[in-house]
Amino acid sequence: MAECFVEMNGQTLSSPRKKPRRDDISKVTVVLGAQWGDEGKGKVVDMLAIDADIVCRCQGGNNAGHTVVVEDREYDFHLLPSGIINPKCKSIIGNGVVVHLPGLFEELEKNEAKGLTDWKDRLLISDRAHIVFDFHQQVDGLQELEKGKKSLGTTKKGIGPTYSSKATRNGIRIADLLGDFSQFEEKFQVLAKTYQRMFPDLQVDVDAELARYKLFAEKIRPCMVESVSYLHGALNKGKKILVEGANAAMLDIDFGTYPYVTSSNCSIGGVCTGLGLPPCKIGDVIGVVKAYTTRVGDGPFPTELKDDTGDLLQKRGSEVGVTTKRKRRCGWLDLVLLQYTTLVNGYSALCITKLDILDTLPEIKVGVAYKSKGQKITYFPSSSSELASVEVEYVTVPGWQTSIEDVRDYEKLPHNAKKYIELIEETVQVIVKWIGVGKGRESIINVY
Ligand code: 2SA
Ligand code: GDP
Ligand code: MG
Repeated sequence: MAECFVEMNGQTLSSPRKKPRRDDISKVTVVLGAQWGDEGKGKVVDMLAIDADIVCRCQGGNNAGHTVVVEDREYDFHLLPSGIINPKCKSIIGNGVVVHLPGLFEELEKNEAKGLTDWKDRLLISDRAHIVFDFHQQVDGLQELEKGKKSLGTTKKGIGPTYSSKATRNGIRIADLLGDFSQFEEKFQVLAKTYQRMFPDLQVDVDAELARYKLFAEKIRPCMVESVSYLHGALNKGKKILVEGANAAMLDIDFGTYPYVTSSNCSIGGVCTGLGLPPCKIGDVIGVVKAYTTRVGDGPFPTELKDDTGDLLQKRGSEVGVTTKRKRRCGWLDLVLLQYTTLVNGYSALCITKLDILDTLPEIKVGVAYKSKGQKITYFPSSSSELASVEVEYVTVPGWQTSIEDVRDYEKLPHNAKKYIELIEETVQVIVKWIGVGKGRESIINVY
């Protein structure tokens, strides 16, 4: 075996027969959105980052918006892993992420003003990550315009066009920017021309962009890392790695409500491809589930409430997009959807967030089955039109009509709130390990 491999992983090699068994090796903990996003992943990652050495993003870009509330400060992260505020943690932007450098530096500056310090010592960016250029963002907007009424409701952050460039193998990676600049220039010109041919109205000031990127290159050079050897080396040394999924299973390009999805794998597969981790290194998979359902952007949403209760959830839950400030659509908890994403992601535990938002409701409905063309179905519809036409069967449970914001002990939750949690556990067959009862870092019940 090549010697550099031995050094890269920080291990002295002996016979593979003496290696630890697969179940004894260090594993990463993964936090994934179990619905259509905005479940409160940022808060969960912030909580788990206390015990982590490294927090990684593996997919998506600055379309994501993750909120962390610490005392009176509210941080919103888009490209940065939410663990960046933990001074003991390294933060890695993995190879599967698409990076808009102007957005990244804006985000860093904004968070520096809120008290984020020393990020330069802690932020690492994979040299394999693809770059989102401003023209990708313009193209995102133009494609949405072209679709007219059939638009997807994207965040217009250039996510789709950048992953398209990656898939057509015209994409430009961080390593290209930090390598021979003349080759970067050439690739940039080819890519810009390709899009200008497709969109004649597209304005790209190539010279100005190249000059700008020359400066960005020097700014990010100290952060660049070959993240595969870095992460495996860290795992071999027993470091604790946490992965923060962005967006969510129902927005996954393969398993979500296609085409009303984002352009990456936001379910468990994206952790392997977006960081170079094999499945045997995946440990706990924590599914973050909002106590009701929200969706921002277009597409089918079977349990959506277009009535006063929907408005109440939107207002009480402050359901507004962190990136685009769009109002989020709201509806009842959908356990059919949750059973489906449990199949895809294999959660080892759930965190139910925003249970406090249901405090005032006398009755709560929960979707427990779908009927398509009058027949109960045992699969989750792949087609958007079938999903849009399903009839949802609900169970109605009594609410608790008291504030649970100050509860920190599961046993002290009102009886009906505990029943609500048990209904989720029993239907999905996954334990609920944490329950969110407020925005703040401290507002969480540790059930086990
Ligand atoms: P895109 O921009 O190509 O990824 O959009 C495709 C679909 O994915 C949805 N999407 C999201 N859904 C929920 N939350 C997201 N992050 C922001 C937030 C959203 C915001 O935290 O609130 O501010 O609007 C997110 N990012 C992408 C998007 O709405 C499209 O339906
Ligand atoms: P993410 O994209 O999954 O990280 O979630 P967002 O940050 O987009 O949206 C979740 C919102 O809910 C944020 O405003 C959080 O501060 C807030 N939040 C998270 N958990 C709780 C909770 O348990 N209760 C309440 N009331 N708010 C919460
Ligand atoms: Mg969000």
